[in-house]
Amino acid sequence: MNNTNANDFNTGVAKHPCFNKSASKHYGRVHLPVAKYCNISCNYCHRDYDCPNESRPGVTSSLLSPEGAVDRIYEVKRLFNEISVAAVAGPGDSLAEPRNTMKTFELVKNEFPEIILCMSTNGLNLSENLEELRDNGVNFITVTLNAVDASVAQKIYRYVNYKGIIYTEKDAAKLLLDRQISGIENAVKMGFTIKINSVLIPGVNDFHIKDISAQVKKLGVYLFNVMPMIPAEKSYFYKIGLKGASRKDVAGITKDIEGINIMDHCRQCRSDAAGLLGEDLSKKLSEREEDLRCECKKMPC
Ligand code: CLF
Ligand code: SF4
Repeated sequence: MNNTNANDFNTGVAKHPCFNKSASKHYGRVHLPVAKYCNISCNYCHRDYDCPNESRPGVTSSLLSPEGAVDRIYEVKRLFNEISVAAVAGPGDSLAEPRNTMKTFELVKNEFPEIILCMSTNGLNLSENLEELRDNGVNFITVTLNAVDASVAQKIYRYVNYKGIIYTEKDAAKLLLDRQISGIENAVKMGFTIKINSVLIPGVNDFHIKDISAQVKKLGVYLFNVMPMIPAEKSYFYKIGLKGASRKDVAGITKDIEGINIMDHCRQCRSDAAGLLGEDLSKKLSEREEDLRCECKKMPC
């Protein structure tokens, strides 16, 4: 990964533990699990678990209200004060139903103006939410982009629910891709610092990761993060016996990518992770919120 430069200090990269490996040694992040719904169906996901696009599957979290999210930051800071980033990263998609996400950012910005705000999304609803994200002080956005070709994307997504209409097969793939690319493009133009997560799915998109990197480089993305797929139990890929990928697979594919910063210190953390990337404090925090499992199941999965 490139070293930071003077501009990075203005954008906050210098203190963001995911966007800057050196910062990850000193600064932690807190994930605020306020987003319970999702609007697409990835074949490596099962809604019993956190969104594998940003989180390790197989570990459920409890859900927070926006007000509870502010309390969570105080709790985390009592254990580890060097929290530089607060983020919404699921457990569903942060923008499937954006009200809780936006309210959370608004409250956190008012209470902790020094904390950098960050969000991850599948990108379907990104464009229409960018202005509000900017107004709420968000600077860093991660979009999970697993393909830049609809014929590849079609193998990864079961359906897309856009404005209440369900799209499947190639229609779903094309729609999601168009929305993701335009969302990334618009976000870069508006000055957000963007990371792309691509989930490496053996036999499905492994041959395609370089194409993704080339496209996102053209779009002005700051950081590219390839994550090995860990298929959630009960997910479609799990059921058909598709094996996950390893860190070694990721390193083998990313070693030849040039012209874009590559993240190699991702911990595929939970949607309620807190503290330094390598030392998750979430288990130590009191469990006070409702269980998130039920609402996600209302969507066909
Ligand atoms: Fe969270 Fe993601 Fe923001 Fe970081 S995580 S929303 S950019 S504050 Fe970081 Fe965790 Fe990897 Fe994500 S180590 S899974 S890259
Ligand atoms: Fe699951 Fe939605 Fe995340 Fe895809 S975007 S992994 S369907 S929660």
